[in-house]
Amino acid sequence: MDDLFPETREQLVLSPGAVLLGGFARAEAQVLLQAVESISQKAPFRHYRTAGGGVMAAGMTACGPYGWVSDGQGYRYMQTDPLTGQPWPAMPALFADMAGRAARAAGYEGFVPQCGLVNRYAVGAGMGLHQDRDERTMQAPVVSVSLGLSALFLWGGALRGSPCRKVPLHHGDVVVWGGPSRCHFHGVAPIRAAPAVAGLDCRYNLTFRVVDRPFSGTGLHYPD
Ligand code: MD6
Ligand code: FE
Repeated sequence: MDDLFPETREQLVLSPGAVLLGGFARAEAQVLLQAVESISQKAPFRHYRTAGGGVMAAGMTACGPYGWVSDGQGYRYMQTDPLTGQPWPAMPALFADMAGRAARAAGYEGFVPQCGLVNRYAVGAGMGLHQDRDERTMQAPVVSVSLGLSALFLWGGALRGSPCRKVPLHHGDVVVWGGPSRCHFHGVAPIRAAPAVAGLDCRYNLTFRVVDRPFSGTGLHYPD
């Protein structure tokens, strides 16, 4: 539906505080993907166990001071990669820069991410409805960048049972959610087989978060 009117996707408000920036990262997608490659050489993609005993369908790695991890103990942030025992690869300047510009375009000033989580979804992989709430501060927004194959993003509300909107996300799209939407439920429908996009037969998602720093920025439209 949204695809028929690309101009309306340039800034599509999903709910108060949540904005889809259609194609925002498209021009820099190739350099972002080169950085993903370099990160995954130092911190390889792995499939974490969930607290419930399952295995996550998306492969994950991270960059920056904090990485998000999951095992039998639950979900948390760690300053070292449990796979290598080393600090996570540094956050590439172009990641932090792009995330800051996207946040600003969505109405949030001063976003400086502490974690760049990198997810790889093969065809068939998805992510169930969840909230991002392992961060110690909920003041800063989450910035999420889609690369490669398209996905259907499930955008819910404050409650697990809230109605879900299905939002197509394409190569280069960015979603920013914060303020009143910061803890909204969301997920990713299983990725459908499709011709390669930008040479990729999978989908990458970069999510940027502030983990434990008091957020000194502002939501221009959503003051605390
Ligand atoms: C997405 N990702 O892939 C949305 N949340 O479009 C997420 O919601 C997400 O990738 C928590 C941890 C990793 C993620
Ligand atoms: Fe999430």
